Amino acid sequence: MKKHGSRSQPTFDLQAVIASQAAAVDRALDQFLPAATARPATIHRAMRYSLFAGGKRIRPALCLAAAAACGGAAADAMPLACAVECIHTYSLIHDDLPAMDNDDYRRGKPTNHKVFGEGIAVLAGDALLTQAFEIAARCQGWPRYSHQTVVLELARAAGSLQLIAGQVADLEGEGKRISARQLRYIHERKTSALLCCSVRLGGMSANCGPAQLKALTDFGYNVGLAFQVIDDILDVTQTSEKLGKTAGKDARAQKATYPSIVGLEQSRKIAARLTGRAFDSLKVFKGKAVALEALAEFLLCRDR
Ligand code: GRG
Repeated sequence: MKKHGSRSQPTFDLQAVIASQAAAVDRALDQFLPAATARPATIHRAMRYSLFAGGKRIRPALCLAAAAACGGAAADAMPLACAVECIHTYSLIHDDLPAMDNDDYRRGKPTNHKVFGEGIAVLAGDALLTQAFEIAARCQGWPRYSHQTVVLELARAAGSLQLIAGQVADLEGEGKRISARQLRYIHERKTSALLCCSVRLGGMSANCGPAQLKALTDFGYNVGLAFQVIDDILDVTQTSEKLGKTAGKDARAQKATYPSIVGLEQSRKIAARLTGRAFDSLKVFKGKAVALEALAEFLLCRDR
């Protein structure tokens, strides 16, 4: 892993941790979801098709890493990690629909509607969104964070003021000249909100204190924005094969991105600056947030 700035070197093998966590997340998701054969089988196959299509599981990894930074157990964070991944996958299925980004390729495979048809793809997204709340609703809550607080956290991140607001602004901005400020508004909502929610939920599952929750919020916000800036950069610098989704789409759709507004070099600097801020917010954990640090570094240097 490439070093960034003068931060302490993560002391563990992040790739191995991510791989073993992803396998654990897959097992948990498999148990939370109805079987592929449950009637009507088409919808359950469609939900599982996208959920197990090879996503990087970044949001669950952030949730579990935040729980670890606060001294929590992975088993307590796991349902919330799975709930966030269901919401994320729903948003990708809907984003790929002809009425939105109209994409044929996602997570290295044909998109959901290409395999199951548009009607089932809409329903598979709806069902995954609903599934997320069923999983979260089963959590018992923690002394500082009630069951209701946890569900509210997810609802806010996925709702019309955050994830959906970002998507609306994105759709309405296509083909228009938009400012860096407007672009940030889109990225904060379309991408950063759910990443931030992931780390906050991880902290909540560890019954974290208010200072820790504030630190996780700052971390999630900055890492979330950096994640999208890097995503914009990868869209113009990587191939579709590498990304597992159609590269170069932003430019073809005349979408404003960080590279199109400020150029590639400046975009890289912005991503590094945001990651630096994310690192700064982890000081409160006094060296216990190694997994979050390693993830932030990994996300900055990622190539897919
Ligand atoms: C349809 C409500 C609704 C929202 C769609 C998620 C989204 C908003 C649009 C998809 C396109 C996009 C650029 C989203 C920003 C977030 C993002 C970079 C998603 C991709 O996340 P990764 O790279 O994907 O973690 P995997 O497949 O690895 O999970």
